[in-house]
Amino acid sequence: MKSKFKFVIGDIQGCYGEFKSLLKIIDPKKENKIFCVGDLVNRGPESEKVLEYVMQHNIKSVLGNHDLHMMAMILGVHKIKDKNHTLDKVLSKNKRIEAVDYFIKFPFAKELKVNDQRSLIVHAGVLPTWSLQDIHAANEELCELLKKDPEKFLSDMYSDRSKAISKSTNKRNRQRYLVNVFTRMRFLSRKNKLDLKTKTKKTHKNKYQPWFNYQHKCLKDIDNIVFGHWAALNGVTNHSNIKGIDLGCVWGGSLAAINLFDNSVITINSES
Ligand SMILES: [Mn+2]
Repeated sequence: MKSKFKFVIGDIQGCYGEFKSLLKIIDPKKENKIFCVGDLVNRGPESEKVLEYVMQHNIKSVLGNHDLHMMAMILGVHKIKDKNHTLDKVLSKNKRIEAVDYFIKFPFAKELKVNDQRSLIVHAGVLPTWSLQDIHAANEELCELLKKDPEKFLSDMYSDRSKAISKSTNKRNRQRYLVNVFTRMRFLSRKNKLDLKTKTKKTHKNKYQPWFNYQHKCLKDIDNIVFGHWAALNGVTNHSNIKGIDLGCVWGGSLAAINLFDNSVITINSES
């Protein structure tokens, strides 16, 4: 079956002007259906406009940490401490609950097939020890819990979330660890322990490597992993089948879209 998806767009983070400029080039109304890598909102100037546009045009995405953050703020989950958010206009919007209803249907991982090429889209990453089946199972587990009780899911997630850095048999910690892997991971130890503090390109901590530097089991079954979240990389992973497309638009870099047919990348420079 021919997939209609052709482009995957990097972290928009409320950069509406750049997003519209990018859409003008790739034209989603024709054959070129788009999918997003998450973090559609926050930190940038016009999250409310991005939100409105994606809802009107039925644009889908995987969930990023800032998308979850927005939902938690709309639902009034009180454990969040974030003075730097730029979501005031989203929070005062009449349609904010509709935004939660819309975002809540987004998965944490999504497989897209274009011609014979299979790509896995995630916001931050996946564990190297995961098979494709494990990834789908973890995704389904989280999606079900989020839909069942979003307030509980999000308030569990924001309580002591920095402690959920390794595998756990405790159900709540397990859930938080999986969310951290899909939406916040950068550096990982050989034993799948997360370092959520380091956001730079490199780490001095010997035990840790970028998550994509390990051998990934799922790459036996799929051709590519496409992810965002890590602006400091500027897209460089040095692995041809693991593609970072967060080029830091919100930090003055650019907004990227990868063409899944030929792996070419289109970029729009930041307006700020
Ligand atoms: Mn992110």
